[in-house]
Amino acid sequence: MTLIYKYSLLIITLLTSASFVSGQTTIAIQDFDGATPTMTYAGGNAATGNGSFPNTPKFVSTSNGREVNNSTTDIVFATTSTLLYSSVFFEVRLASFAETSGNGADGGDYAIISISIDGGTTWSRELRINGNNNAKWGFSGSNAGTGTATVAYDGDNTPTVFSPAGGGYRTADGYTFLSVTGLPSNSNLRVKMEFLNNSGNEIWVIDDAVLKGTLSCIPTHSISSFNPNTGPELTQVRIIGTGFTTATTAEINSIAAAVNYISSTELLVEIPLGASDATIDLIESGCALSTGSNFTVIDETGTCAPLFSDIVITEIYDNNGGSLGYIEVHNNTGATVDLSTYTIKRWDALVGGANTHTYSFPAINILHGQTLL
Ligand SMILES: [Ca+2]
Ligand SMILES: [Ca+2]
Ligand SMILES: [Ca+2]
Ligand SMILES: [Ca+2]
Repeated sequence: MTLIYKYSLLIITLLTSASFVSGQTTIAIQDFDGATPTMTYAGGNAATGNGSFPNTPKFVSTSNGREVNNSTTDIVFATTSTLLYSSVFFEVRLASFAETSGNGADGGDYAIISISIDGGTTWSRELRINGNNNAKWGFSGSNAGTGTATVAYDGDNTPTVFSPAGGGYRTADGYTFLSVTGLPSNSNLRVKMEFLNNSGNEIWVIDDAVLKGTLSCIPTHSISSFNPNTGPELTQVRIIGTGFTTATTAEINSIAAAVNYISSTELLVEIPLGASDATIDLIESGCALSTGSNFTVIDETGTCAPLFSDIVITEIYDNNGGSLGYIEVHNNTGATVDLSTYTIKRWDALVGGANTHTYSFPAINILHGQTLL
């Protein structure tokens, strides 16, 4: 009896911890009703109340969805880091409403889910729902769609296509549960939905867009700030945070960056050759965290400013009292210049004064690109 009781406890404990470990976490959500953590978005129009055909709510959660009517429109969600997660997926609900009983989405009308792993610079279309002969379905009620359209992310920009088999009200092939699974653990993951319909009586509606994943590690470090946030390759970036160790490694866009450990709260990270604009990721015990915003890499390739017609004084120091002074000159003329042909004269008054001192530069050649003190 006692033994069975102990085993029961053990099994309950195992089940509890297993469900915790494999539990899916909402990484970011947009339900158009304020749920958090928020995945902000742009595009589309508010969808609320009931549609006409079917005459059921144009939302799943609370009181709002988002709609596209008679247009080609993108609804683009904010870049989200999924670095701390594995088994990442995006899901969203979709419905096709009509303003007249005979309308609905046709073969040329579509809703597409695209994925970016570089914050929206490039996109891959993954999942596409087409209409068919005025197909329509709601989120709830007797004309609700029940179809599931799931694809595994492959990044090849060729979407897997789902279409209802016919027109009018659809149920089993009214594709309303959309998901893209197998999304990468990435600091710049972004989702976009592209829509097209071409009649004022055709309405695509979405609700409850959410990125979920399994928390793969719990970081022991944190990042509070970094500076500078822009510069060329090999720029030293000072990162402030907590929990840094001599074993902390860094990457920018998956390219390893050299780390100079200063203290548990300060690191210097060198932007590597070949880096492009991205967050700086710090990895501690296999657990990666990224800076809250991108480091912008300044391109130093190509020709820069035109050549100057003469040398320039770039800095000057004259001690207040005594004879100490420094003059810094820079040559960007494209040719070697003999400094002995230059003098600096000092007058005792700006207008009508006497020339009290003349400084002649020594006979030194200053090369193109050289700065001399
Ligand atoms: Ca909602
Ligand atoms: Ca139509
Ligand atoms: Ca149409
Ligand atoms: Ca594909």
